[in-house]
Amino acid sequence: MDKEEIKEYFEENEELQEKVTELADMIRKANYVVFYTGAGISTSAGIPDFRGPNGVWTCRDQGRKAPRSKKPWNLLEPTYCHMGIAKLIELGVAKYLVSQNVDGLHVHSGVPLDKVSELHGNTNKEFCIDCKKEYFRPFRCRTARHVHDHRTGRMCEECGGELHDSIINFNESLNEDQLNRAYEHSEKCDLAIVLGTSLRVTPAASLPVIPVKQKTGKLVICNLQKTPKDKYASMILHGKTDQIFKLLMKELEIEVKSFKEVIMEKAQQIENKKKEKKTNQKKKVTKKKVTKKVNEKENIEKKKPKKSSKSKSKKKPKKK
Ligand code: CNA
Repeated sequence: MDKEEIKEYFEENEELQEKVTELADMIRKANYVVFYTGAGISTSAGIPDFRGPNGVWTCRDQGRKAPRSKKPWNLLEPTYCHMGIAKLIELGVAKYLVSQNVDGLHVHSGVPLDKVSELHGNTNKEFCIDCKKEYFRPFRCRTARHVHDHRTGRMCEECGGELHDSIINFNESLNEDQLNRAYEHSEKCDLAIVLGTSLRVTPAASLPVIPVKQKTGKLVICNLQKTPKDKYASMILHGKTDQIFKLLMKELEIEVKSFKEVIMEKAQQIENKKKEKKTNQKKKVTKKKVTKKVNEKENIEKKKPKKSSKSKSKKKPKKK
């Protein structure tokens, strides 16, 4: 990329706010919103992108030391933008998400697996090459050193087949199911919202343009750099994805919880359920004891000989 292509643009707050207000309006009017994300939405989580001014490839091309992730990948957390997308999908405001990212943060943020196509794989996912069973791990699955070697060294628990990481490197075929679903939803989409991608990798970059080419929808691009697909966009927002999403969720009046808050809430829910179970068990035991006592009492009562009516009517012998 040349100097001009590498350059990032930052709009003034006022201008960005105006555009976000318009974007919120477009979202309210749309029937089928689909998000398309790339490395830019994860830079604030601490993962460098490739083509930004300080991206891995830009630095390498300029003879500078390539940046590294700020934290080990298993400690990275979804950003505000990730959490916002998850919320909009949960509420049905957005129908689907197509991501080029491999960091797994969309799945961490709570987006259900049937609502996302991770076109280039997920670092936490490995799969069996025989029965295709997928495994999500709390660590990076890729261990192979050669580009096209994907063996992780683990075996399938179901059929004993070899497990491979799910990362798609350049010149490798994309997962058919993930790609087909991405096409299917892009064809239904009437508002494609791009977030943090330079839109230079195909076929991923061609998907958000489908609604425009079909004349069935619009494209909005939120990215710091200009992209080769800008000419198809109805609106372009040059701002950071977290900033745009904070303004957007305010406009839509939707509360977004941070990843930590969601995790803590879930922990609390589990704790509450445990307590509820214990109390219910205690209640059951006491109820059993009470019923047992009642039964015992009833049995005793039953065993006591009842005064028969005969005996009642029996006349006492008269003293004669
Ligand atoms: P890219 O080509 O590096 O582009 C990223 C774009 O995001 C650039 O245009 C930046 O200007 C822009 N950007 C950076 N930060 C922000 C921000 N906060 N807000 C808005 N825009 C921002 O990356 P692409 O995703 O377009 O390219 C696809 C490649 C990159 C895929 O194959 C990925 O696997 C690969 N990649 C993924 C990750 C990840 O999973 N987090 C990280 C780095 C590269």
